[in-house]
Amino acid sequence: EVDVPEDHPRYQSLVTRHRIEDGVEKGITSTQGLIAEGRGEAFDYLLGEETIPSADRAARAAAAHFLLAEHPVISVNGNVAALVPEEVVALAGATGADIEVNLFGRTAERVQAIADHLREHGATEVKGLTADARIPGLSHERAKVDADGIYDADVVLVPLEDGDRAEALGEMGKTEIVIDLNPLSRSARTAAVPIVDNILRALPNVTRHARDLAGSSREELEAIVAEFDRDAALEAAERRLREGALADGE
Ligand code: PTJ
Repeated sequence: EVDVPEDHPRYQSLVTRHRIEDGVEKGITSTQGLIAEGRGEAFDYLLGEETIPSADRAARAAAAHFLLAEHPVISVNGNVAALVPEEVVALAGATGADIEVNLFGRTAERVQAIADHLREHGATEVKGLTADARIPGLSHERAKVDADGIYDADVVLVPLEDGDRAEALGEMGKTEIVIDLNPLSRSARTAAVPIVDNILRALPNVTRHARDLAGSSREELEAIVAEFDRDAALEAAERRLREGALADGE
């Protein structure tokens, strides 16, 4: 897709940037998304650009939540659509989750472009175009969701979300799973399950765990959910950022 030499030491990061740039050109990603990408890259660099053990435990707990849920929904924004469209479809397939486009900077054009992009990558149904319900406590455009989508969901995956909306969804009583490279962000701090990892690695990892856990009983899944310690996961990620791989005790 891009002309980046594979032996370049920053290969993955350059490919990722190109996907986001492409997303902006196609009208999928917002210009704010470029800033979010830069911030994410800095955190990923400090994490060592790998899935740390606490993030893997979080991904497993997320998969258990998905499998226990009555109505799980994966929320997709402009960065998620540009970076991991196929992986979103794969996770939805493995867990029976709905996919809903939900934007911080909502425009009808961008919602449509993202829905089309997801369908090109194999999605059969994409929600978010009806927008016939509202998240209480948010201003008009940012509050829009589908009544039979996020509004009705019991478990929502909100990757790369801004803090306000993460809090508002939490206040609606939903179990929130957040993917965010910044363990200090309000969305990570609000989540029932914060996955501090790059979405490029985290999404396929949740799918892998969901497939692995597909035959488990409710009791087994509930035990995984109960054992997961969100505060410990956030602390482990923060320790890794501050002290590096050798000092984080993992
Ligand atoms: O498409 P829209 O309009 O819904 O807008 C999406 C963005 C991401 C622009 C919007 O939600 C936003 O402004 O988010 P923030 O407040 O910049 O927060 C994004 C968070 O995601 C930051 O904490 C970043 O560190 C983190 N992040 C960025 N890239 C990645 C990431 N986390 C995981 N994986 C990444 N690749």
